[in-house]
Amino acid sequence: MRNINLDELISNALSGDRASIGRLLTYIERSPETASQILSKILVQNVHGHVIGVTGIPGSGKSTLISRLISHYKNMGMRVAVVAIDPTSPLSRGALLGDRIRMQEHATDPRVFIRSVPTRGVKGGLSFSGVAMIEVFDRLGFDKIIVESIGVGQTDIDIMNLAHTILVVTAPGMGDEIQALKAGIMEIGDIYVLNKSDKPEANRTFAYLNFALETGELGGEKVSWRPKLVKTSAVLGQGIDELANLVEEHLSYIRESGLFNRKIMIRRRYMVKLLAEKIFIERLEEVSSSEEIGGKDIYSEAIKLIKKASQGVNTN
Ligand SMILES: Nc1nc2c(ncn2[C@@H]2O[C@H](COP(=O)(O)OP(=O)(O)OP(=O)(O)O)[C@@H](O)[C@H]2O)c(=O)[nH]1
Ligand SMILES: [Mg+2]
Repeated sequence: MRNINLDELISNALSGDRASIGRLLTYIERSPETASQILSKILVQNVHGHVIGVTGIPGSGKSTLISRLISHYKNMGMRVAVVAIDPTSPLSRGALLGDRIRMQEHATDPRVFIRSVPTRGVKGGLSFSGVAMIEVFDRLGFDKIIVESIGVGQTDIDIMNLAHTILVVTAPGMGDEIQALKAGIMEIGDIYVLNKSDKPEANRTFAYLNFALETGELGGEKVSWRPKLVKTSAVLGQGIDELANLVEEHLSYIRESGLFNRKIMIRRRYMVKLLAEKIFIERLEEVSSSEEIGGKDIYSEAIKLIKKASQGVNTN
């Protein structure tokens, strides 16, 4: 691709042309080389996009809640981008379709841009393109960049590396799931959201979560930010303002503590690591399919493959 096209595309995207934004994102996904070329043209020091990660129990209402948040931010005159992690597993395909439908009402709004990206590898982690897209949205001036994780596996942990603010969404009557989550993602939330609070069991679950937060069972060992808990009903549109206020409170906290920019650095470092991993794995696959494997010392064979793959990576 000639550079001149890329420059033109970026400049059109910067002026807000939706078709150009869409094409730019497609180029990001095309190849690591093209993506890197684009990033080298758009990465700047001073960006202001607030990246909000939304994770939690599958089916707890993340997409419905995001749709409400989009409306809230739009009413405040903000521009909102959504990166929805698209699970590659056929088992979860239906979920993505659901997400699209739930956020559809905003799809044609010029201040809103929604894009889904596939996951990486078998564990379903975040892909390089996903993180690169956050950088693009940030450069294009979106005020809020919301990342919906699929709510299971690696993406929930990955989200810590790229979000400024993490919302963990749960719903009433999901006791077992909450127990299971406690070990992992229940520690990463800056704000815990009990959605579906229109359900009769909501008060009990709320009391339980509140207790877990106070005892430190939820929320882990955050030093200066005490994780918050809020009740919402995304279908009824209740608690959304309160949730949005807590999100702003967290934003003020990270700005004042200097965490805002530090998290951008963490995100970019993570993006470079994902890119390195991608390049290396592609190369390793090439090398390993052409290599004779047969000896008994498979450890040495593995090391040999690693060496060969590293040498083959074009480092010019
Ligand atoms: N009663 C009630 N139902 C809700 C609420 N929010 C969402 N739902 C319903 O819960 C179901 C799942 O909602 P989604 O928004 O797709 O949930 P999700 O967490 O994005 O789901 P996945 O992406 O599949 O994990 C849908 O049928 C929603 O209509 C709520 O506040 N109250
Ligand atoms: Mg969803």
